[in-house]
Amino acid sequence: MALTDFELKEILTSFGITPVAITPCSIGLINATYFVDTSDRRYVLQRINTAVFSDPRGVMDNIASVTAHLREKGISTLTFLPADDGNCYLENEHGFFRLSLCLDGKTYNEATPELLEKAAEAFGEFQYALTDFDASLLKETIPDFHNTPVRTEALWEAVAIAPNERIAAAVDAIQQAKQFSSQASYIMSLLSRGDLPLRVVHNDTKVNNVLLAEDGTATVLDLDTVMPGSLLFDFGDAIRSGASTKPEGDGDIEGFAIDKERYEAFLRGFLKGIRGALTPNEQKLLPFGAFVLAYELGVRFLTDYLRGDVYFRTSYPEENLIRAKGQLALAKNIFFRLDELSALTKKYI
Ligand code: GN1
Ligand code: MG
Repeated sequence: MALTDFELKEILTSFGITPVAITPCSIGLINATYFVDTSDRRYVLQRINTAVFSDPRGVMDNIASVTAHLREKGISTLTFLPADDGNCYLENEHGFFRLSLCLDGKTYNEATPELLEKAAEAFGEFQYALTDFDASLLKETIPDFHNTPVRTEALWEAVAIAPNERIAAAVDAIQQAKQFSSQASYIMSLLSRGDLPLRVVHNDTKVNNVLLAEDGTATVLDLDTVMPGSLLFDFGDAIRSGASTKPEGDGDIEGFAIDKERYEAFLRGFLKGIRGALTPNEQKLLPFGAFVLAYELGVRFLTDYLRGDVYFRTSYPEENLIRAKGQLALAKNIFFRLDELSALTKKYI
């Protein structure tokens, strides 16, 4: 439910803030976000979606320890402000809220290769800075977040109980999800065998989650899903979102493919930021990670469509199905170009 200006002002008062303007921001599919202007600076107020993040305090604890670690290393990061009880969040009858400083800079849904390379360096640096962070300190706030076989299983369960009209509309997409399900579980099997290292990962490396400032500072945003996982999740998610010829949700399904120039740009930046801290398996599987993450998100959008759009925010009835088809088409494109993308990757390693 949307909040009234009066309710928003009351929340901001608890954070010691007197707004002169409050502007809703439509970016992000999960939380509700507002830009808040006071007479001297801008803040970001968010209401956490507690249906998705059932342990919002755990989310904020993870964020507090990761941002402290980054700040200690001189890396630009988010700053959350205390409410009047001293906690960096506020819980009331309207939900769970947090307020952060709005930093200077811009985010891009479709970045040029140059900007993408800068964003990639920030994600690489983020990974590198957390190599000495004890992953056991983090809570798994969304269990199995990038566990692809678990996501696929949830799709088959949704297929079993979905209404006929939705099944009929999604029949091709379901078929495509079936076609690639066993290949897409490969990363999880390597992780569980210990053949890939478990690291602290961001888990939502959409390119618009990096803020680029004019002075060259790049800040990794949206730390809600920072949890243990594989580095391939971060690389893969960034490629599927930042190096695609079509943006997420575009209706031109046939047009979805990997853009080689943008792939290379991201790879260059990421490798620079992570300074060689990759294992041989991680190096080898970078393009495969992009296939898996595009596939997995396609499966998640499709599952949500079949369940009646209960998870991702939508603005029209078929949106999750269109999103799913685009991501599954992208996964297919990457899968059949793995040799080409691997050869391209080797040039930089
Ligand atoms: C969600 O809301 P946002 O944009 O931060 C989702 C990601 C998806 C993304 C797709 C917690 O992220 O996993 O990749 O949408 N976050 C969660 O746009 O599920
Ligand atoms: Mg996110």
